[in-house]
Amino acid sequence: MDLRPAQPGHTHCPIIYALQLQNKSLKSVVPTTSFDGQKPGTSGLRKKVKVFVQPHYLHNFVQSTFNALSAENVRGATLVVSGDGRYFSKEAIQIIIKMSAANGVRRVWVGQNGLLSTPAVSAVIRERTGLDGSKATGAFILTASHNPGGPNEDFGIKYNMGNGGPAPESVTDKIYENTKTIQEYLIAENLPNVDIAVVGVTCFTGPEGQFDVEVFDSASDYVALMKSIFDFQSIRKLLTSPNFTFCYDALHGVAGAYAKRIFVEELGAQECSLLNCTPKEDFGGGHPDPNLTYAKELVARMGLGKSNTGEGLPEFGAAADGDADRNMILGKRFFVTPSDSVAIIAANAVDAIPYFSGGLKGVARSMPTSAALDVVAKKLGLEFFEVPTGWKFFGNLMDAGKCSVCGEESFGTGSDHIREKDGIWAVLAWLSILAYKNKDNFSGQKLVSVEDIVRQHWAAYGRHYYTRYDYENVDAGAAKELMAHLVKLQSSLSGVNDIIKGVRPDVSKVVDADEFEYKDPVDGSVSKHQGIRYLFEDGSRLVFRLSGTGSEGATIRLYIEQYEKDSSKTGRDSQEALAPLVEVALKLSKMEEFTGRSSPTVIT
Ligand code: VG1
Ligand code: CO
Repeated sequence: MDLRPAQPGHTHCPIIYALQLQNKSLKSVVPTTSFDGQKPGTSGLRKKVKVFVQPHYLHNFVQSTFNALSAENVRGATLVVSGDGRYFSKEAIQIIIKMSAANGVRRVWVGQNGLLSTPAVSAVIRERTGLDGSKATGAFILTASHNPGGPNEDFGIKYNMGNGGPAPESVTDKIYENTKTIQEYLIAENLPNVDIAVVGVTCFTGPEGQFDVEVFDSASDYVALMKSIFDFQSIRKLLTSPNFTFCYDALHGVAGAYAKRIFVEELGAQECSLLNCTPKEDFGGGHPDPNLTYAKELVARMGLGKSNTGEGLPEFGAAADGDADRNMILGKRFFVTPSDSVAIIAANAVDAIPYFSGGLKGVARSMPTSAALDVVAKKLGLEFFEVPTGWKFFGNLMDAGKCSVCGEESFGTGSDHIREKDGIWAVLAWLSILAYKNKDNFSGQKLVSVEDIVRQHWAAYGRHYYTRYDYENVDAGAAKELMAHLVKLQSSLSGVNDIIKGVRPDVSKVVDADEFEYKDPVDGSVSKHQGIRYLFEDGSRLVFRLSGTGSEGATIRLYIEQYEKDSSKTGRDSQEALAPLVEVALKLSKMEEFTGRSSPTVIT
C-alpha cells in the first residue's frame, strides 16, 4: 500500500489523501438465505439492533436494494451512505462500502463520522458536486429516526433516489420481493476499512475497477442551501436582539451537527441556547422524538412543564428527532401543533421567506394532518393535495412543480428545496416569520411572539383542534382485529350514528366513512388501505392507522380533529375541546376491549 497526496487538482484541499491498493481487492459471492419481515415500512426497514447484527441480515437488504435498482443506478454510480450516527452505523457503513465496490458502484460519499441528517442527505444528492465533478445517484440513509438507539434499541436503513427523496412504493415493493428470494450477495471482503473520521478521498482498485470513497464535511452543503433560501441577516437581527431568547434541543441526534454551525456560527445565537447538541450513538439513553412527552428538558425550559416558575423563559424553542427531519415548535408556555405550523408557514411564506417570494406552486398535507392547511390554500387560491402518510408521496408532486410547502401532523414540515421533511428548515421558517413580523419592532418593548402569531392565525382562518393518541407496542393480532372491526362498522353509518348518540349526543353525526386510498396525480399509481376515516357533518374527523415505523408489535394511531370557525371559541384547551370526540372514538373502536389499554402511550 502506498499513501500519497491526491492527484493534482485536488491539492487546494489540504486534507485529501489517495490510498491506492496495489493489489486489486477481490469479490466474494456469498451464499445466503432469506429473512422474513424485511419489508420497508413508512420510511425504510427498522428493526432492533439485535436483528440487524445477525450474519447476512443487513447484507441481504442492501443486495436486494441493488438488485431492485436499474443498472445505471448501481454500475458506475455515486452513492451517499450516512445517517444519524446511531449505534451500529459505523459497522454498517463499512459493510455497505464493501458491497458497493463488489457491485460495481464507482464511488461512495460519506459524511464525516458517518453523520448526515436525512434532509442533508437529500440536499447532498441534489446539490453536491464531487471533487471529480461527479453527482450522486442515490443514498442509503442509516437511521430509525425518532426510535431510540443503542445495542438494545433500533437500527434502520432506507434508500433514497436521484431526486433526493425516499424510494417510491414501486421500488420498495421490489426490494421486499427480492429479500424473499435472495440467495447470494456480493462483497469485497478484503477491501480495507475506510477512516470515516477524516475528510478526504481514498481510491481503491476494486474488484469491478476503480472505486473511491470520499469523506466530506457533513454540514457545508446543507448550510449553503439554507443560506440560499432564507434571509440570514434578518434572522440574525432577531436572534441577537436583546428582547429575543432562543433554545434548540437536538435530543442528542444528528441535528446537533448542524445546529451549532447554523444557529451559533451563522446566526449569532448564544452557545448556551443549544441543548443536547452532541450527537450520541444512543441519544443519551433517551427517545429522540420531539414531542411534549419525550423532549422533557426543552418542555420544562419553555415553561410547559408542571414545575415552572415562569421566570426568564425563552421566547422560542424547538427540537428535532434523531435524523433531524422532524421539528417541534414552541413559544413561551405555548405549543404549536405541527398541523397549525405548516398552515402558518404556508400563509406567511411569500412575505417572510425569500425562496418563496415569487409565490407558492401549491401545498400538500398527509391525510391524518388537520385541515388547517386546506383553509389557507382555499383563501390564497392555491392548488392543494392530500396524500397518504410518509414523505415519499410528496416527492412526485414536487418534481412535477405542483407543491412548494407540505407537512405532516407527526412533526414533519418541509418544502421543495429538497425531497425530505426538514427539521432545521422549519425552525428557520419560523424564525423568518418572527423576524418579518417584528421587522419594525426589534427595539420595541414587546416582540410579536409565537403565541401571538398562532392566535392571529386562528382568528383569521379558524382553529382546528387536534390531538393524536398513540398506543405503542400493542399485540399485532389485536391491532389488526381492531382495524377490521372499524372497517366493518363503516358498512352501516346509521349503526355508527346510533352508537355515537348513545355515547355523546352533543357530537355531530358521521356523514361519510372509508379507507383512504390515493391515486398519485402525477404517475397514476394507487396506494390502498392508507387509514380508516370517519368524517363528521361539522367537519370533525376521526382517523385510525397502524404505524409503519415501529420495530416491535403494532402501534395504533388515533387522530382526532374538530374545526372551530367562531373566533370567540378558538382559545379553549385542546384536550378539553376534543374530549367528547375522544370518547366517541374510544367507544367506536372498542379500544380498551381489543388492546387492554385504558390510556394511550403518548398523546400529542
Ligand atoms: C410516522 C409518522 C409519519 C412519518 C413517518 C416517518 O409513520 O406518522 O407521518 O412520515 O413516521 O418519519 P408511522 O407509519 O409510524 O405513522 V421519521 O422522522 O420516523 O422518518
Ligand atoms: Co425522522
